[in-house]
Amino acid sequence: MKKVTAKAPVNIALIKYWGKENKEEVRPYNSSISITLDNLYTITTIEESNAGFEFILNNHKQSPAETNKVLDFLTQFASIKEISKIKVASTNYVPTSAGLASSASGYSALAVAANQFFNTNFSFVRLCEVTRKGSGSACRSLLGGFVAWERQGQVYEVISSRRDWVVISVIINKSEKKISSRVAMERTVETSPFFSLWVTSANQDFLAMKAALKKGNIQLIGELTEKSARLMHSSMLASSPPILYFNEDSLKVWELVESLRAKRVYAYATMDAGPNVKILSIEKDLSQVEFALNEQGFLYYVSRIGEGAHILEK
Ligand code: 2P0
Repeated sequence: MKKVTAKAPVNIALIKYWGKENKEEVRPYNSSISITLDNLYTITTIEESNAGFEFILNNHKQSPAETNKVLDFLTQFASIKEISKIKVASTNYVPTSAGLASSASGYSALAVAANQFFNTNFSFVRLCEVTRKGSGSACRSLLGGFVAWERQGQVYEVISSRRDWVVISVIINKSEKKISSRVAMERTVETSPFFSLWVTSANQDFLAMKAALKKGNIQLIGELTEKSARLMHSSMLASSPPILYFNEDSLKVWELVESLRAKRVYAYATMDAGPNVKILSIEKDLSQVEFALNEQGFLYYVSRIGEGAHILEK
């Protein structure tokens, strides 16, 4: 029986993607840059099956709605007839119930596996186009290191003169179900009076970040990272009704990061569509960041720079 397994990493945006100019093609209003993580990832297997199409996530058979979403995505690679003869099994390797599971690693692994399984042999440009239809940020998980996704579509690695980065994901568990990033993005585009300011600023900061990464200007890299998260969340908060992903603990971590910087520790905060805060730091300052987090009883996960999506077995 034919079987293909692919692995794809989680990525954390330093310059955030927020807002689709074209929803159908998932073309963003602004360019973004992420860092690929080495130890948070998804592994996806596609194999022949006689049971009809099935989608299994973390060992659980998914609902018809989730299954159809994946099936729909796969029609970019093969006919419904071909898809009905396979089974997709995906596992997210992230700390259990940490709220770090990522659609980016998921769709990136699925796209790479499908490209191999169905022998579509898409060019990298085409693979990016189809991957981002699953989830915009998934196209950045196709590559390793620092990855740029330009608003015109190009996806490429930005070579940084430094490699000693660490990303500390602080696990802030949430009980309430929050609004999905897809819906939150749409609401921000449609109702936030700050949205046009966000777009202008993000596109400028994208260029500044690329230059800072190349030069290894770590202070500027940190400042731009925090600024992007602050501006993205401000534009969400100004939406109607407002979108707020911060909770009390997120703010505590944000303050902790500020107090670390006052002690000359390299630490900058960023946050996505949930309350977990990710801290960008460097290897030599990691122990001080960990000490401060331990002191306040926060759980966290330490990652370094990782490689992009690839085939594990075929
Ligand atoms: C990012 N986020 O750049 C931003 C920052 C969350 C906050 O991309 O609608 O799953 O599928 O294109 O990529 C999360 O949203 O959204 C995201 P869709 P996606 O990482």
